[in-house]
Amino acid sequence: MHFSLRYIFLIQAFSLLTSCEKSEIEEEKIKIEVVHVPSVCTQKSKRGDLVNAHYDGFLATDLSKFYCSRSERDGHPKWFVLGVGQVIKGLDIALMDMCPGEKRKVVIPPSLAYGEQGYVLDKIPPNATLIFEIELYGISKGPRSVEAFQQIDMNNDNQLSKEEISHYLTEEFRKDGKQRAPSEHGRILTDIFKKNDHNNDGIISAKEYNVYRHDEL
Ligand SMILES: [Ca+2]
Ligand SMILES: [Ca+2]
Repeated sequence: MHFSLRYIFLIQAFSLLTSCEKSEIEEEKIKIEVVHVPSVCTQKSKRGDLVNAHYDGFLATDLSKFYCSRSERDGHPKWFVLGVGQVIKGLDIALMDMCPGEKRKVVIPPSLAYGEQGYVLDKIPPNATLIFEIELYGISKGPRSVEAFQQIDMNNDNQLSKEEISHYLTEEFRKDGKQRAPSEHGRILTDIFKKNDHNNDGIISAKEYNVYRHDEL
């Protein structure tokens, strides 16, 4: 995996708690039309999953296309962690509970897209309602999964110590093959605890890490 992507996932792995609040009211405003569901569905997308999808975006006013993931990055489907604000809120919501192979057409109100500001770079005017055609290709366990937690929790006491996370960082950095100054390692470690160790006891508990074991049952 490319370094910057790995680094982003690493940081995201420890930042989900703060960035994925959403209310029921917001969800009601999105219109989701399921266009195609595969006959076999073994897995459905959920918050924290790493998903792989293509999506085309259109302005609702004149149906002009402002975004096409197929024409970006050599047409590879986009990878992102679902439900953490890597894409606009509306897409985070619209891609939940999807099977790989499923296609949806969704209508997203401005409040869950680019709002009053619009987005100059993608030529989205203020207060624009957006339509997306989405195709989900794959779902992988995201960085906030039970598996990721267990991998870091070497002594299986269901909590993550500074040593365990430091070790995990070392391993992750080794994988991407780039040397890092000890100061950078320390800075990331400090940042992770600042964002996740809510009760400041020097340990990240399963609850603080947001692992819900019942998901796996
Ligand atoms: Ca532990
Ligand atoms: Ca703690």
